[in-house]
Amino acid sequence: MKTKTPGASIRTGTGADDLRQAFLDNLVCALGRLPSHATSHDHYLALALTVRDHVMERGVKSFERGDTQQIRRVAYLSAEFLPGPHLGNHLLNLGLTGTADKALDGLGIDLDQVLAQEQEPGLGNGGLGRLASCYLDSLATVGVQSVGYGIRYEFGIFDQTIRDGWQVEVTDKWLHGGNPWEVYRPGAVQEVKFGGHTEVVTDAAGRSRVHWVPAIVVRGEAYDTPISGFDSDTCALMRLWKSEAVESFDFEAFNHGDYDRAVEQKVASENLSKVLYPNDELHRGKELRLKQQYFFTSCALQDMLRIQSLRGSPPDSFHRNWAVQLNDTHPAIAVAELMRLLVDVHALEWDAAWSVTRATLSYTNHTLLPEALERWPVDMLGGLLPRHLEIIYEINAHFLDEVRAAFPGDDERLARLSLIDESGLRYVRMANLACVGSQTVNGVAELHSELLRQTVLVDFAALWPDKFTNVTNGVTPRRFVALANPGLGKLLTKTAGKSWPGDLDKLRKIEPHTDDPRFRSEWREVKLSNKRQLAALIAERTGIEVAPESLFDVQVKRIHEYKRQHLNLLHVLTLYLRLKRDPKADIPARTFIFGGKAAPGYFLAKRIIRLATAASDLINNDRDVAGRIKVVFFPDFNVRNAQSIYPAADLSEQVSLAGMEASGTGNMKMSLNGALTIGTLDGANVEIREAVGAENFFLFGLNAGEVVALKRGGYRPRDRYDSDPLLREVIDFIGSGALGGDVDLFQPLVANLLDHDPYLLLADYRGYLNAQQRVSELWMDPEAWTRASILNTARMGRFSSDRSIRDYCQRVWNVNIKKQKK
Ligand code: 4GP
Repeated sequence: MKTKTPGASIRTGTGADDLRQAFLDNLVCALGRLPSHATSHDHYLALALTVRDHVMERGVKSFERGDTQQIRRVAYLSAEFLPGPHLGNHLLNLGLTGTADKALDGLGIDLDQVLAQEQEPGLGNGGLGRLASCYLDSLATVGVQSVGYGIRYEFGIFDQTIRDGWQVEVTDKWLHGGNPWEVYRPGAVQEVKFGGHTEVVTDAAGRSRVHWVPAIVVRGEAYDTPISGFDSDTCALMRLWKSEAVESFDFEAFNHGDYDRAVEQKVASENLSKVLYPNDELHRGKELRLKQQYFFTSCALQDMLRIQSLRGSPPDSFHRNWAVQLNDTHPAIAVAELMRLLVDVHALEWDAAWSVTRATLSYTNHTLLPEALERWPVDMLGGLLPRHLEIIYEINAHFLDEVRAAFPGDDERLARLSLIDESGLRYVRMANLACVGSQTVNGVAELHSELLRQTVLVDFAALWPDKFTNVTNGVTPRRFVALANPGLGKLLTKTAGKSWPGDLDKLRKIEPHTDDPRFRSEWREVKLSNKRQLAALIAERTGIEVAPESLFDVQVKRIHEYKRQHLNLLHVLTLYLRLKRDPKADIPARTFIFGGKAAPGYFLAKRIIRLATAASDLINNDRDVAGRIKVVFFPDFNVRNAQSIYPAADLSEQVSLAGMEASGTGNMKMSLNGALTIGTLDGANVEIREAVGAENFFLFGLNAGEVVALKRGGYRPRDRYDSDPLLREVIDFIGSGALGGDVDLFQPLVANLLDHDPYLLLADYRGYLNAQQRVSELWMDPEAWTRASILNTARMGRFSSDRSIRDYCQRVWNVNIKKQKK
């Protein structure tokens, strides 16, 4: 019998007829549905399976290549991933969108309706998780062999609905409709231990070894989701771990009638990968979270060792096979776990294992917020991971010797650098552990990396200045321009050629067209059409009618005080009061669009949402204002909704207090889609402004140094309130009950601003108003605005995540990029 060579399969033919046949086969053979009875969701599943075949085929071949060429692979360890819907993105990357459209059209099926069926995996909270997914996209695109390791949460980030103006959290059920993208890997099961104690034993060679006798063992099951690259034959893999009980249940207890105890352990084991923790204060110190972190980190490292042994490589060359990136401190226990695996399981000597560990791991910090710096009580960590605590103590002993040698007699420095915080209750400091065990430490924008060196990691920077570097974040132009904004994509292709999605510097080519009135008018047409689509979506989701011709002023991101959505609202309400006072005021029509989730336990963030919805109710229904300004809170900001919002933004609000936002990535996505930014000198805003030109960016506010100085000098927000009549008016208005609801509704916000104002809204209020005035003026000159909009897009090439990945390859991973062309 003759079989086809892999890759020439009838399942992966690229013509419309091939795709249609494969789709029908999947409908009938894989899903058991008659085409005449199939629902749109069945169509989605069948098309997803069809497309998955194409991606898998590439994935298998690229992994095979990696094995034969013994290429150093990148493992990106991340507790969060936010990939967004897969189907449309794969079609784009594979160049199959038009073909799929045609194939389905022949069956009377609408591709857009099929795409709308997909539930996105919300396996992250925000920027950190989305960045991880942009990086997998770029790793595949630039041709780096990689695996993103994480957790297959059964319930991801909650869905947000708005009821009576308040955020209501609804359980995310992304797996309920089935997940056609993942493949279960029975061969990659790992066991993960918890609790118990350690013993010293003598091994076969007569050497003393530590043996960990656990109280509980949990099974980690691997589920693979292939991630395609744009016009690339390399595939990344997202390998997510699901926890299961080792035994189905305790039969002895079951047989004795103790049913509860019989299933207890099964339930406890499965709980590990049940739910994503929201990034709020409440999760701190939660034992289950530490268990999750250790669970996926251990599965990942054991899996890497397994793969490397399949390659025939010994454990002491682990670092030559793998570059492991720690996405924040969530997987920082990897430092101790890799040591345990190398020393206890693979019998390496301590020093050799330490060299391997340090040559393998690198650490990226994503936030300077002190509350996000993870520390675990020593007792908790020792109870769950007794062997790791011993290892951490030993690493610490060696490390503190090194510090003593470098800074003799400096006990305070020693206490600050120690892996153990002994200032009160004892804690293990995960950022310190990550710094000590890593080859490279980086921040995510130039300013952030600089502040890391000057503040939270200052002692490490003094000890090892060469360890520190910066890699400015980036975003994938495939999902966030080509897929999200096809109108713009077409215009860019017409003007700059078709290679821009894989080579974003090519966008520079549109710059000479800035002064061409026809090009400008096409540019405006694209934006207007995106705004019409968003307006329709807003009407559908919120019932609010907005004018597509008005300025779309957008702030979408997690709701957090430091991001200062309430500063934006102070401006909105100031404008409103001005219009009430002076109905003839020359204020161009604006639509303020807010979106974002607040952590369920974050009281003030939820009040900020309530303030936005109250402003929306009041302003949108006030006849005096008659639609000159409108306010929308767009519910359930997620990747899919983001793809509708970014392309329609005229103005991108990036107004965090300087020194607080590590980078921001929404700022990049909007500017790339031709929005102008109003922002502070914070995070990547600094570099965006440099790139697009200061004249095409609305800057305001204190810089990071001024923030420190102001706080140090004893900042008194009430003085600002007393001395600024406009500010007083707007704050009094918020506190007056005029926004509806109970009079005290916004008292906590008002009191916070007047008495503490930790994020200096009142200090930046005037500067912000002035910058907003400049926005309005420029908007009234459509030609000048369009020019600035075009220049934003044209000059954003360096913010492609492909560039970030190249930087990581060069500065951090020491991996060569050899893109294999298809
Ligand atoms: C975020 C940062 O807040 C944001 O500035 C940055 O762009 C993003 O990481 C990616 O680097 N941090 C988180 C987090 O999402 O959970 O710490």
